[in-house]
Amino acid sequence: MVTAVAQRLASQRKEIDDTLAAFALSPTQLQEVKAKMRVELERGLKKDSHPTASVKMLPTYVYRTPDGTERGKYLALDLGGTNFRVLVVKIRTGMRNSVRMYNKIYAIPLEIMQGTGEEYNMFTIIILYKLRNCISDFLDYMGMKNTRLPLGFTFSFPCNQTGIDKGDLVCWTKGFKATECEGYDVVDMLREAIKRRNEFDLDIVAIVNDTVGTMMTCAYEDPKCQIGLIAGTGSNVCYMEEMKNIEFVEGDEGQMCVNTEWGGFGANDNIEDIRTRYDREVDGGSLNPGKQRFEKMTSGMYLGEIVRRILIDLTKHGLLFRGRITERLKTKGIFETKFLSQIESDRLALLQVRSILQHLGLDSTCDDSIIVKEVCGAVSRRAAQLCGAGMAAVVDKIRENRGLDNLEITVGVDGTLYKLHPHFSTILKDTVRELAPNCKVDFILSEDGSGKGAALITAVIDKYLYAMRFSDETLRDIMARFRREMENGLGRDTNPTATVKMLPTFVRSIPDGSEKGDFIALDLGGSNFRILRVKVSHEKKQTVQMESQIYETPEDIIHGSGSRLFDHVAECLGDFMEKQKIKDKKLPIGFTFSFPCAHTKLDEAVLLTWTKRFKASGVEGMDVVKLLNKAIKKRGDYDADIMAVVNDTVGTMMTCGFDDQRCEVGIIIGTGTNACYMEELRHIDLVEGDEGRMCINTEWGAFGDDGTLEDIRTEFDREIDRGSPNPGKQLFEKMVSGMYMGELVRLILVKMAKEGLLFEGRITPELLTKGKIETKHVSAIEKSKEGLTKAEEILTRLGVEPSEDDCIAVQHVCAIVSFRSANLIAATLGAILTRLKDNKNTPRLRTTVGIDGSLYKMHPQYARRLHKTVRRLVPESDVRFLLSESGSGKGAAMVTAWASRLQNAFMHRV
Ligand code: 0WK
Ligand code: 0WK
Ligand code: BGC
Ligand code: BGC
Repeated sequence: MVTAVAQRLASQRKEIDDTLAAFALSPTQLQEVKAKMRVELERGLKKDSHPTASVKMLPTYVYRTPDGTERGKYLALDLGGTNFRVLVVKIRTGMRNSVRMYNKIYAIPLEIMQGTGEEYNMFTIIILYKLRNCISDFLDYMGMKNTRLPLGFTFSFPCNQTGIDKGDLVCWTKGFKATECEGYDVVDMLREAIKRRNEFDLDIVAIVNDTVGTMMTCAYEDPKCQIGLIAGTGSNVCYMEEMKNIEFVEGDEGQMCVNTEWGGFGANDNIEDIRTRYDREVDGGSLNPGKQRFEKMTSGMYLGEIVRRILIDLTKHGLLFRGRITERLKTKGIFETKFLSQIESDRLALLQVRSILQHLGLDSTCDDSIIVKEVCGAVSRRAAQLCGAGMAAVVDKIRENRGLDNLEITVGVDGTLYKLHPHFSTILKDTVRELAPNCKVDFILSEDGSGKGAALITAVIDKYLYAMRFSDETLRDIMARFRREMENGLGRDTNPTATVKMLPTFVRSIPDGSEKGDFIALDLGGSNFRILRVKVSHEKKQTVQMESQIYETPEDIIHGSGSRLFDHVAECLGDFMEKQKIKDKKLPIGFTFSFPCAHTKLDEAVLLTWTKRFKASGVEGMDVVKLLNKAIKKRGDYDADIMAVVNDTVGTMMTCGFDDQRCEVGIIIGTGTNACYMEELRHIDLVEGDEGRMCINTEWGAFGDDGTLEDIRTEFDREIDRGSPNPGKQLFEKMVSGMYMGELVRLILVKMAKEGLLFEGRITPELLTKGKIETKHVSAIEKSKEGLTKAEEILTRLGVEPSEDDCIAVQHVCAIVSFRSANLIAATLGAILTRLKDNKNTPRLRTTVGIDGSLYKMHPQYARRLHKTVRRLVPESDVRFLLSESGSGKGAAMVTAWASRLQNAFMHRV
């Protein structure tokens, strides 16, 4: 005979079970959550879907985890978890665990977390004031006010980063809601706030998410750690993703850490099937309704509140606390998540649960305590399972990224929920094991917090390498600067002081197919001195036959007197004509002279200054045609008619223009670098006439000689310049061209070795020898397949006994340096292309760029990187890049053909 009481208890039991059933996720449901999370991870990585993805997949510009060579003293800030901490972190190399930290915790009062600021003026943003005052107090406390330490800033909110030290706050989460911050660069705002006080100076080198800091902290102990998880006030994960999968960030090599911001999962309603009405109530009552839905089901900020709302509901139905809903139970946030952890602890007797409930003003029975414990269990279990499902999606993605059947990986974890809750971590790990059976996942707790990680990132970053990475924003800025320099060079008043000389070449058009004749071309100034015989004929179609010979230009000749240099040229020419049996002929000569010359006409060119390796005396300020004619005359064994002097960029444009009539830009990326292009005559103040066009030799190598690039030049660029034959000149060229790239890499390796970051600090005489690393070595080391072997070979030759890690790091340095070169040239070329587009007043520019030069030709990745960046910087253009197969000699012959025709026309007229 079932009593009424038993029936009532049974129905009460059923009501409670029904309520909690919504929190009990089946294996199928968890599989679905994993699958949906995976879809969102992919959507976040794809260029097209990234902007609307609910899981934001934010790039962090952290390219690797620590490798134990980090060292130095760093400041770190840790904002966004329960506590705001300011730390000093001392990292010593050698013994792996040699990190010492001093820190101080500061409270961030609610009115600051949710403070308002007047009209956007970063100085009045209360929260930044607060941070600055805490830092100031800490530096005082540490007696370090006058030290300018590099600082790593852990900022535990979603930030759109465009560089390691640039991060626009996407939106506040958790308990933060300070106004006038969202959308602004957090680093800038903090820098401003510090500058305002002018009491101390800091070098904010990096801003990192707490998941990233946590991963780095744990990876310092366990190199297998490639994932960072925070299960605390908030919830989030980061992991090392393949660059090639991050479609909206430039570059395909290596990895970058991605901050998933999985808290936003569900923003596109794809987990509404598992969200309960308690979740919706908590969301509705939160600071950011509709946002961070996954976080609100899984993180410490909200679990207590979910429990409170369930308790209210059960109490309303008379199933708890004798149906009495106290004021305290009605108080939002009163049931903190820490109570869950306490109540669920197995060591806690029911009596103690009652005292916790008492503390909350809830008079409870034993049954009540059991039910409350059940409710807590249901809520925290679901949270751990959901995080487990999310993590299973992440580890499976990494396994597939690496094409592995089985993956072994470590997750670095932090957060009060994970640390304090008695079951959370176990349930999470079990869920990952069930849902990602092919992954063996270890979890290590971050003992030291993400501040250490932030300091390690700062150390890893080795500020100087990063100073060589430019965001598109910076590249566009350089493009605008170069555009201004072009205008200065073209302007009559501004030209004399312009650094980019914009030299008129008196070449008025590209080949039109009518050229013909037998010519000699001299090609001096690149890595080789070539003399060519160029026969242009018109049987059926226009054909060009070329024979050429390369001649030495010994050091003593190019560093000797000018007359010796031109004697040498004349001698080689004589030898060539001998071999060609044309000594008796007076063939028109086109002279490619790859140095900045001021032309007054096609065959009159005054050398402005030597560049690259040339330094022959008595030539600067002289007309090189006269000097050569004089040398030839002195010989008296043959006669020559120098019809034209062209810059190698012009020769290259003409050579490519022969095959593609749309070619109107010529670029050299070789020993030196430079560009020319067809400019409207009306814009060239220094030349008479307004009709038609003339080719301008920009001499962009000198860009920055007036200091306009000081903000992006590094200490290594300055060292290169100091050690060059022409200090203070050709500063742009020295940052990008083949003559200097190898040396740039060598100087960086010396610095890194000196700091113990490479070769275990071994510094050999060879490594200290200038020019020991050549640009061809950089190209070889960056070859994807055999690059590392080459690196080992080259480094071994330098006596530094490189480890595999060293070779990887050196390949990384080479990539950074050559990448910078390609990016910078893309920016200056972008300026020329936008000018051509404006000149033509066309919505879309279609043009061809003729290119030559050993760096462009020999470096395995250079061309691709350049093309890609140009297309990104000048999207409204269709640019064809045409490699000059036959060098600029052919182009010089084309110009000479044109000059001879002009001369003949003129002769006939007189
Ligand atoms: C400690 C880390 C900090 C992170 C926090 C998260 O140092 O960067 O934000 O863990 O845990 P919470 O304090 O939110 O529980
Ligand atoms: C080949 C051209 C020559 C130019 C050279 C530049 O024929 O005029 O000077 O390319 O490249 P580099 O030899 O300096 O790498
Ligand atoms: C933030 C994340 C952070 C996480 C853990 C979330 O609310 O959006 O950036 O990593 O909390 O602190
Ligand atoms: C010279 C240019 C030349 C470039 C490429 C630079 O050093 O100033 O005239 O075009 O090298 O060879």
